[in-house]
Amino acid sequence: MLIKRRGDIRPSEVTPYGVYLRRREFLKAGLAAGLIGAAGLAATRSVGAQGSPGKLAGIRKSNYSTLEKPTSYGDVTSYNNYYEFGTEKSDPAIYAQKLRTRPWTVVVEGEVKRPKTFGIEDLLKLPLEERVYRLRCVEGWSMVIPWVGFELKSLIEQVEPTGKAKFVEFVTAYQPETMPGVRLPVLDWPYVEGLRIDEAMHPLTLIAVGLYDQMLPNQNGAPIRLVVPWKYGFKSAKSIVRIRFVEKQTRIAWEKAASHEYGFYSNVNPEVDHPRWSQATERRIGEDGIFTPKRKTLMFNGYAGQVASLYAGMDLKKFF
Ligand SMILES: Nc1nc2c(c(=O)[nH]1)N[C@H]1C(S)=C(S)[C@@H](COP(=O)(O)O)O[C@H]1N2
Ligand SMILES: [Mo]
Repeated sequence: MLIKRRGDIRPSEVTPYGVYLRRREFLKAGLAAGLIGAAGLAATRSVGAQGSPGKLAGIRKSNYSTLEKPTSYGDVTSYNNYYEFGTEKSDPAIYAQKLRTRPWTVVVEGEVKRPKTFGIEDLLKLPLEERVYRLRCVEGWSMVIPWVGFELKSLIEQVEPTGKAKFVEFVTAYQPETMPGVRLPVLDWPYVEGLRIDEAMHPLTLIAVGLYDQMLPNQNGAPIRLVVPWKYGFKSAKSIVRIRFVEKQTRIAWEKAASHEYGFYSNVNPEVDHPRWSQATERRIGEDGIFTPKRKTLMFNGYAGQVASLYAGMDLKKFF
């Protein structure tokens, strides 16, 4: 079996989204053949049978929602990036069914006056609202997703950050027993993301526990994930277990993999291209075919009016 060791892989090879990853070899050699094997096949069959993960009630509508047509539930839950479960878009819907989401706690710690551990049951009892947001992946596609959740701000206020809390780190689940993807050194697991404290406190920054009127399906980051609509999709970390307030800027998982391609800020910006492709346009999943004229990507994914002031005076080519 041909699986590369960590030391054999150059950053250009482990970066996602491109020719360098050589997905086919990786997956055929690793995941499909030895690592998942029979269990994988069983998971494939149980996807349809699993049905919806549970309905959420009492959801308020939000003024912050886009009026664009939401992407279908089917597309939102079958075209995913969740590398812990494999790098193909179809992998998470199959393999993430094994993710253990109960019991689940979220530890909130670091530079805060009142550190606290939240049980998922308590978080699900908070007042929930629907936020229909565009999600723009750095790969060049987008969706419109009716998230259900609450503002991260409301959680942050409960723990009272100290004056030293300049950044917020999000650490996501690491379950080697359920996650076939973490056996490959695609990223430095666990997947870690970060925000500046003012970005974290922005009212658009959401903690999602559901989509449409359902609890989050595993492949979309159950039971709790971040959603930052003006940034590339990878900032929106799935299946969060720890939120840490820190003084220094976090080195995020994608920066560690390829810092020349993925930066800490990762604001959606049609004027700053990825080194290997343009970011000027995007394809809407479920609507745009390969012959459809390309849609223009909007500055800050269309949320410039709300968030541009956070970056006043910053050179966005340098702080990409
Ligand atoms: N833990 C974790 N979170 C993650 C990812 C991942 O691989 N692992 N992928 C990111 C990327 S690249 C995108 S585009 C979004 C996709 O979210 P969706 O599948 O719910 O649309 O999740 C982000 N969050
Ligand atoms: Mo992405």
